[in-house]
Amino acid sequence: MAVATPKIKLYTNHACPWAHRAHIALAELQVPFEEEIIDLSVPRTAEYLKINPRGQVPSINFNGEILAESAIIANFLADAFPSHLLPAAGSPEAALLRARTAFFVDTFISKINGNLYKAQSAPTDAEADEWIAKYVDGIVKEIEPQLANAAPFFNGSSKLTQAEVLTGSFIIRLFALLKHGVLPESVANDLSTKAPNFYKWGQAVANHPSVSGIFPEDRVVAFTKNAIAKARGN
Ligand SMILES: N[C@@H](CCC(=O)N[C@@H](CS)C(=O)NCC(=O)O)C(=O)O
Repeated sequence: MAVATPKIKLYTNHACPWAHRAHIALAELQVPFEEEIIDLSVPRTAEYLKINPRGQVPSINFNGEILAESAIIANFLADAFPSHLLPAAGSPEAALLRARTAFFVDTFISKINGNLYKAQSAPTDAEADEWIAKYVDGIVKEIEPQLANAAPFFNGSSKLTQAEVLTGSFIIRLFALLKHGVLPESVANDLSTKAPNFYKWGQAVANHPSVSGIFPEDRVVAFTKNAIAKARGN
């Protein structure tokens, strides 16, 4: 029996890196979906709070079933539509790659990425530099070795994988901030010399259409500049 095309509605905001994860997964899986943009600058409507009581994006309605939390949504999509993103569970080999992918994502998201956001909200340039140094150090020590066999994507893959689905929104932001001079040029120099695997991988990720597709670069850069100026009391 042919599997009916699921009805999917994504509640999102294109400026949100967490919601961006669901867009990357859906683009890569080429699954049709409808989207509703949630305005995060105003209180959430009672209607949206019924869908996601946390009031956050993303949320997804999949054939009438609601899911929230970006990693849960992206992993659900990868499992619901077996593809090049992630091997289906069921063998030790698949389990190992799934574990390595999860470890890569956990390293980047829970140990490293936050330092860049702390740099943006630091009250002084000196403090920001310390957070940026921690970010670069984490990439060099922990991410660089995990990308030794990237080709150009995680674990020798020529196509995006779940590792990129779950980190790509942050990687494209890093490269946009470097490109627009929001982060010092020394960061690009440090990353490209001390973490060449990461730098090459990051450029491939940021340039991939499934990652760059909905990314509102100018809006994110302007928002970030504004947030930094505010944090420094300017
Ligand atoms: N842990 C959540 C974080 C989502 C999140 O922080 N979304 C932000 C926008 S980037 C949001 O909806 N903020 C509105 C709010 O918290 O009221 C996930 O991974 O989905």
